[in-house]
Amino acid sequence: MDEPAPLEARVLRVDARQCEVLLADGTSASATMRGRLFEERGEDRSPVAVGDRVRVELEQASWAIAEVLPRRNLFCRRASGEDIDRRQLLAANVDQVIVVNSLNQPPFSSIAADRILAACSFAGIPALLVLNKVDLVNARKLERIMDSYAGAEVPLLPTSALDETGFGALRATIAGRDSVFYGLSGVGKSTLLNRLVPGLDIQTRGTSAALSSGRHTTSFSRLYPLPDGGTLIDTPGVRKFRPYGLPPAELRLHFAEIRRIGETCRFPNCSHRTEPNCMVQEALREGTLPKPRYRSYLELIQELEQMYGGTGAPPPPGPDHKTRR
Ligand SMILES: Nc1nc2c(ncn2[C@@H]2O[C@H](COP(=O)(O)OP(=O)(O)O)[C@@H](O)[C@H]2O)c(=O)[nH]1
Ligand SMILES: [Mg+2]
Ligand SMILES: [Zn+2]
Repeated sequence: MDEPAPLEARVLRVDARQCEVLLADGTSASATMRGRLFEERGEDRSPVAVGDRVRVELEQASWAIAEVLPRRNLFCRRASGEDIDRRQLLAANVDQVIVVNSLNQPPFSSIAADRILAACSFAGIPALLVLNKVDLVNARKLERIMDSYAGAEVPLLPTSALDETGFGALRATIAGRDSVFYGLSGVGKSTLLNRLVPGLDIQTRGTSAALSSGRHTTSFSRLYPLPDGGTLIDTPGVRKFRPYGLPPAELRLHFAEIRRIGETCRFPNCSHRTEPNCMVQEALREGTLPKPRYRSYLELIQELEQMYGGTGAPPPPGPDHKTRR
């Protein structure tokens, strides 16, 4: 019997066993994941990511994903709610991660943004920080937050999905590119996407009366092709983003201003905490290193050391012992 010709498709959405894929002719179809993919997934929760390019085969009038083609890059996080260290695939083959944070409602959270920004840097994916709901804060508040990112080497983009402030820049940055919108729940990701792409009609908290409970509306990630080229991926928010696989001793390289200042520390592997002649500590005292960024660094390095083992100091005792590798 003749094998059907293999075809390439792009993954739009991933469920437990099924995916929605975009076929070469521009139509979408559901496709099952072959069992072999699950056998080869290792520590990944699912073998397929939104944005993956896959080889599909038609069998008995339905599509199956036979193979995930090599990825250009992978945006991922540590899967939550599990003792073992599992990787959760968030998006593959993207040009940029658009980290969305709101300036108010919910209040701006540096640590929420910094966790994602560090993971993007580690994954080698360009990131930018959208400061949404600019209509809800005064100019001084906005300036203070923007100042704290002055050395972070991350483009900042204040926006309002309400009155389209910043939309010229936002449209320019997504045009022709593959982007993923990522951030806490309620910051306005879906509202931004709906405004950017007319006719998209993603459900948002604003459009759903049943959501007064505070539950987020987007419960799955989905890729949307843009009419003029490029794609956008909408994602559900997470409460706490934890980077996957980032060695604690490497974290200082993923906070650009800490990396630069740290180049003149006495010890080349300085963790910028209690070491003598630490230039990062000094910059903090002098006020040239913004406190929120340093606080994010501290919280993350402690968490990563608990997960992946310390940088030399004895690990703190506690229930996390079991999960250390
Ligand atoms: N004032 C204001 N509200 C916004 C803005 N963007 C989104 N919202 C509101 O914030 C809530 C959450 O938006 P949603 O898009 O569901 O957030 P998501 O969870 O990040 O997708 C909704 O009630 C939106 O109407 C904005 O720029 N300004
Ligand atoms: Mg949403
Ligand atoms: Zn140092």
